[in-house]
Amino acid sequence: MAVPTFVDRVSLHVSAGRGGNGVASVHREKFKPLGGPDGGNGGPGGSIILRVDPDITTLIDYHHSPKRTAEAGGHGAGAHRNGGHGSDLVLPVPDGTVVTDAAGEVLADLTGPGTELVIAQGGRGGLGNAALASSKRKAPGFALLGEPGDELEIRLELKIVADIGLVGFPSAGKSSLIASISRARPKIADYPFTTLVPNLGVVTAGETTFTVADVPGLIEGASEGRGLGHDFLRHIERCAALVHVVDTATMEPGRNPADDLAVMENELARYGGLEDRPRLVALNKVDVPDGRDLSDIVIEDLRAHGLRVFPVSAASGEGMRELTFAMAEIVRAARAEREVAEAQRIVLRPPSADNSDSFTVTETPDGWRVQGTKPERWVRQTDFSNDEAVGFLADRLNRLGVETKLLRMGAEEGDIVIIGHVDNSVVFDFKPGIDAGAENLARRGEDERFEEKRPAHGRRRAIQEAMPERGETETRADVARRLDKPEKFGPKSYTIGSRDDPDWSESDPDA
Ligand SMILES: Nc1nc2c(ncn2[C@@H]2O[C@H](COP(=O)(O)OP(=O)(O)OP(=O)(O)O)[C@@H](O)[C@H]2O)c(=O)[nH]1
Ligand SMILES: [Mg+2]
Repeated sequence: MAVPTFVDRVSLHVSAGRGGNGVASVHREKFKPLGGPDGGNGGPGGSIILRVDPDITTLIDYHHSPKRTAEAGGHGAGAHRNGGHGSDLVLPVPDGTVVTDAAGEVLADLTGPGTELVIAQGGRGGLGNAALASSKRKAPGFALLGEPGDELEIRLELKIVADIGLVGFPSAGKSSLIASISRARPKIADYPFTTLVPNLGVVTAGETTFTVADVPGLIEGASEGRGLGHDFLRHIERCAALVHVVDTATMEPGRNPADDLAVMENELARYGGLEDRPRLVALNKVDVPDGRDLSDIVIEDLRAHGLRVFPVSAASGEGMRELTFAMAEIVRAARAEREVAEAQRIVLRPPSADNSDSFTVTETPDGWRVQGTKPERWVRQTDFSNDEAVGFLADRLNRLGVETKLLRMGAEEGDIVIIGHVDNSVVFDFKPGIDAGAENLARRGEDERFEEKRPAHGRRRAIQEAMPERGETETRADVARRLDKPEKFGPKSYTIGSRDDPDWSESDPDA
């Protein structure tokens, strides 16, 4: 089996690096056992970037290894050490690579050397407890987790970018022509469909240098899939001009230059979108005496139809100078027209960098579903084995207005609340206004050892905070008893909707 050397369509799975976790650590020194939180932040994960590289002409590398992963960020460490950045992974792609998502939606059309697309953004690093500390929360006993990087399935499809595209019947001499005017060395043979993949050649005529694409031969009915079909015509979609290569020496019955040309034009019209491209006609193989005769017969007629026609021989080189200078002229005209639109270096980013406060709540048979950039991100950052971290999440969600919105929509205590998309979500019990029992005694993030003495108003405040909404029956004494015996209130569960605590806002990375 032949090993392919040219691949123009691939599926690729890209996973950007995970962000490193923040760390919860307390500074320790002789005679100063509690020197304050000093846990560093996790580093961001590496992103995956597609970059147009003029030296790459095929997507074959991605055909061989269709999964690419960028480096994760380093975890934070004690003594305020932050984790390192994960390195970005740059994937070189040929000029003219069209990027689509799994659903076929075009994400970007990468043309021009250096053009970049950040296709998968690395995950954010989690904050360490040093960064989460505030004047009120002197020693947070938790840190945030790093977030996973973007992970997605994409398709890459190459549409070669060349100045000139050669079209013609199989064996008309397209590959011979490109070999005669450039350094390209495609396979040449006297059987049809010798060329199975496009070849690119670089041609210099006078001051102008341009690229020429030799694509597989077309036959009548290509639009219905005959021969190699239309598949390769997309490689000339981006060409500024087309050159018809016509065989003047063919012995095939029913073929002659004028009819061949008409058949090609018909197939191009069926493919569509190429009507506006200027065309030249190369009557090839005039080194063959019959070819020369036929060329002489048809040339005036074709010119009378307004076509620019060049009798040439790829074998002897005759007529190549005139043909390449005519090509250069069209290329220059096309470039002059395009000049203004020429992009320098575009960096495209997917919309995942969204940082909006908006979120939605929908009632579903499974429970209340909360979706939004921030709530979902915050859930990913939460270490659910750490109560303080869970409480911090509850505070953030509450401050965003998630609890209020749930209440307004009719959510009741004990309802199921799901945060995130269907395939990636976390389930909570809804407990509006009141936190999981024990956390009301010592407020989250406070370490009593830091306080001189807990003043009486601290307890009053705790009771005040735990009081039910107006209209409910629990009295102040009930609340006080409840606070003293938290275990009566059942096993701890993750709750959302704890009372708003403005103290966190100082240290909230998203506030
Ligand atoms: N005498 C003569 N033969 C030529 C000339 N150009 C090409 N040929 C011959 O024609 C045959 C086909 O040439 P190719 O260059 O492979 O034709 P192609 O258009 O690339 O064909 P496909 O790749 O199959 O579409 C080969 O045997 C060439 O040697 C020419 O100018 N004169
Ligand atoms: Mg060929």
